[in-house]
Amino acid sequence: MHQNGTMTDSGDFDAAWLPGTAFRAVGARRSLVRSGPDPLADTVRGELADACARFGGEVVRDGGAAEFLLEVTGGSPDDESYTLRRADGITSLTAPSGRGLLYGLFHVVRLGEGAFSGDLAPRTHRPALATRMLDHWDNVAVHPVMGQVERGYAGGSLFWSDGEARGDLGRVRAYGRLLAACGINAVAVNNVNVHATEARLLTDRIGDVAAIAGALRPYGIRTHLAVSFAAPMLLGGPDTADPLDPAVRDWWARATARVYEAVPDFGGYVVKADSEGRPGPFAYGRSHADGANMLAAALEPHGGTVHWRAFVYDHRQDWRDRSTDRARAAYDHFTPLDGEFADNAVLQVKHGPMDFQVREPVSPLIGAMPDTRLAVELQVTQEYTGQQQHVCWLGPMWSEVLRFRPDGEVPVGRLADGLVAVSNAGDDRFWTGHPLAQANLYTFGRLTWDPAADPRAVLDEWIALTHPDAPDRLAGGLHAILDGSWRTYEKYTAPLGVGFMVQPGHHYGPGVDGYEYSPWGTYHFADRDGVGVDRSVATGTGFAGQYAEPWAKLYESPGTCPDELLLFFHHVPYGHVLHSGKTVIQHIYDTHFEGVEEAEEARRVWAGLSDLVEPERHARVAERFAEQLRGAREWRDQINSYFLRKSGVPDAHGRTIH
Ligand code: GCV
Repeated sequence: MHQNGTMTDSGDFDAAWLPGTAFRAVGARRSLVRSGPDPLADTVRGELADACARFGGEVVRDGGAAEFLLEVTGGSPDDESYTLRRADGITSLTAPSGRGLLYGLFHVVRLGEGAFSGDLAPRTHRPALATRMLDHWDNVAVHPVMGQVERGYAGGSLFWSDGEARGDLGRVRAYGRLLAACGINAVAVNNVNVHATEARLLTDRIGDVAAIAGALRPYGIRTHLAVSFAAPMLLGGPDTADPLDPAVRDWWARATARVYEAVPDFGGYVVKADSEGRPGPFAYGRSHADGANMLAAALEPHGGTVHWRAFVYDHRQDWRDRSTDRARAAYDHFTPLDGEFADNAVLQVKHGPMDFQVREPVSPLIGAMPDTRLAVELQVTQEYTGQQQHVCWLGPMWSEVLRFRPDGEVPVGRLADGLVAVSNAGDDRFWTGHPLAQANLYTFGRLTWDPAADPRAVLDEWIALTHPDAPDRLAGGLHAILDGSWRTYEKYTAPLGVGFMVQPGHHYGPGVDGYEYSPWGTYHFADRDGVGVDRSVATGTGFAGQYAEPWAKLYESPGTCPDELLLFFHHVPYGHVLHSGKTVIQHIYDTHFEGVEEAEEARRVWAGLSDLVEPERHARVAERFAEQLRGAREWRDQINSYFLRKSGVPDAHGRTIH
């Protein structure tokens, strides 16, 4: 054990936010668990027994005296709430289900000694959102272009390797445990781009899925599967996937019944249809409600849900055509269908209208379909935010999304039924490639439980759990590195909400014109006079008009549009003066110099923590900082020189622009 208690507990992989020492307080007590037969209560007993073996406490039998009393009171097995109180020297945790008891145990772990001193007035905790899911874009077979994990930056898949299910379910179980400790209750185990091998998970390879589900189940996590809309055609069924064809519906009903024979608590399907070349209902002249409802009907008798993605847009656009706007697409396709989706169909909407850029407005589709169940999709894997080479803690960005009030009143976090994110975890020793990217996974989980939580307080929790006994200097240093890291990343990459400017294909590193002129609909339209996309109603694509008030009006005019989104909504001259008082061009230069300086400072702070972090973790982060600095300077130089050349306007401070 390292002096700070951060040493990994297993030889194989990092303990992340559950090092043994995090259980010191519960492990030092006499505990009693009262419950009828309940596998999750058994998980709780097991956790306590392990902690007691380490710290000298005891799990006593009924009748024995205990300081920590845990009880399943009975009720719905799906009720995830728990109540914690402390009086007369006894800490008691009650929950209607074993599931709630498990979440309560992790709450007590977070409180540490605080759960065993003084009195605690009874308080019931329950998750704000019913579905708290991670999607894995993991391929079973290595894809020739996308590899084992599409947009994966943490090694291989936790579930699959080279065409096979991984034998090591211990690691999957440990993953489930980490996820339960931050509130996640669902995992989709394969890529939404369902290729041929992955399609078979639904049928003859369902045993592989069942094995994974078995490893996740003890931690209250239901397993979901991404399926191809064309599955009947790919898997020996009818020669059509028409969702209104009775033979197709029958095929899905029977396939789904077999899934439930193998995985009785199966969560349901995730579907990417008519999106980036995937098959979908459009081929048959059917609507997305027809498509989703067919799968919903197959799942309904078994209690399953279909998560139907709204990421539907024309990926064969012509740059010259200024009327087609990818940002408009999801709203245009889906709002006419409001009220048509089945009760067990959930529309899964990316948080922004484009694609997980470092800065986007909240998607106008969120809140625009009051009669349709909604899941908001975030991206924990850092496809566009530094690919786990750069430090970029996304808590503040997600919190802004969740606190946004589409109608000026109800925040996104309360409109949604579920929160979903693309996972950033893989078979890397530190789970997430960059050890500090663990904070993103933890923060996402905690925000699914409470979307109104202060992300900085969540970061405090993560720091305290990951580094129990950490001196203030370590906590302060981690805050200094992480708190502002999203804004730092934004500063040295694409400016003012314009997005993309990445290298095509892998999306890492600067490529200002990388996607300009491409068919993907991701343009910045920079020329010698100005930059940005006119999405106003008056003169542009009309996208701004998809918002309810007060946003439609705010975004419509460059005079009221927030600076950070200006180039998302407007094409302006380089001399346009921002609310900050700077011109757009000077803002570009200044932020790119500042971003690099901030990254340099973060690296210095990390170097100064070497005596407080175990060597392997410290070295891994230090390596990543070297790459981040190289990358940040490259971004700065490419963006600044591009705009210097285009605009001809020199830097007001006379700095050298490479
Ligand atoms: C899984 C982006 C990513 C793709 C991803 C897609 C999606 O376009 O680059 O890798 O595909 O989003 O969300 O479906």
